[in-house]
Amino acid sequence: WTREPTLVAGKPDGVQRRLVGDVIQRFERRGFRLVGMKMLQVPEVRAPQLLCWYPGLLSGTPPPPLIATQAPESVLAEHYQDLQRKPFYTALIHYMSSGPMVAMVWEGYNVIRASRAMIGHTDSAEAAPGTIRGDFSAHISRNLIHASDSVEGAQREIQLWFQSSELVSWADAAQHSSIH
Ligand code: YYY
Ligand code: MG
Repeated sequence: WTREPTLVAGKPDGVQRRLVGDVIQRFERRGFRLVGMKMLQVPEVRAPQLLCWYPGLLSGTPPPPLIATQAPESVLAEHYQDLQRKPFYTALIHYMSSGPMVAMVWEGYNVIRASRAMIGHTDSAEAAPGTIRGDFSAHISRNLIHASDSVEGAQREIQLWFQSSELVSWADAAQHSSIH
């Protein structure tokens, strides 16, 4: 299905190491179609504050409301909902919110399977040379890039990160009937 979409994201270390362009170039050269892209930073996750003293404590004034600590990470919590019980989960969410990332939607025939092959194994030690992680990543927790791993996952992740108005559908000019 040539319109199959997937979510690909340059993680904070990919942005810091200026590797986003290389990722885009690999996907473009492969022939996939970029239909959405934006830079964003998920707000840093903060540990819940223990309220031990506040102005007015002694006079009996009620404490200020606690700032919700769940909201800022909710997009990442939803993105990695299947990993919430893993020991590395907290560190993963912290790393993903530590700097800007570049979220993209790519379309193309079997792009989900192809992009998983292009990014390489999750663990950089297992990632084959030639893959993005195999060429640039030295640790599983800093593996540069995300790509959806199933049709359902891609659909869920695209809806999570993008409004439909942020996606631009376009056709190849060579196939366009007005070009002659
Ligand atoms: O899809 P992929 O990114 O290849 O791996 P997932 O199993 O979905 O894990 C998501 C993310 O979690 C992974 O890219 C790095 C991190 N992680 C980790 O830090 N330590 C692990 N042992 C496993 C995964
Ligand atoms: Mg995954």
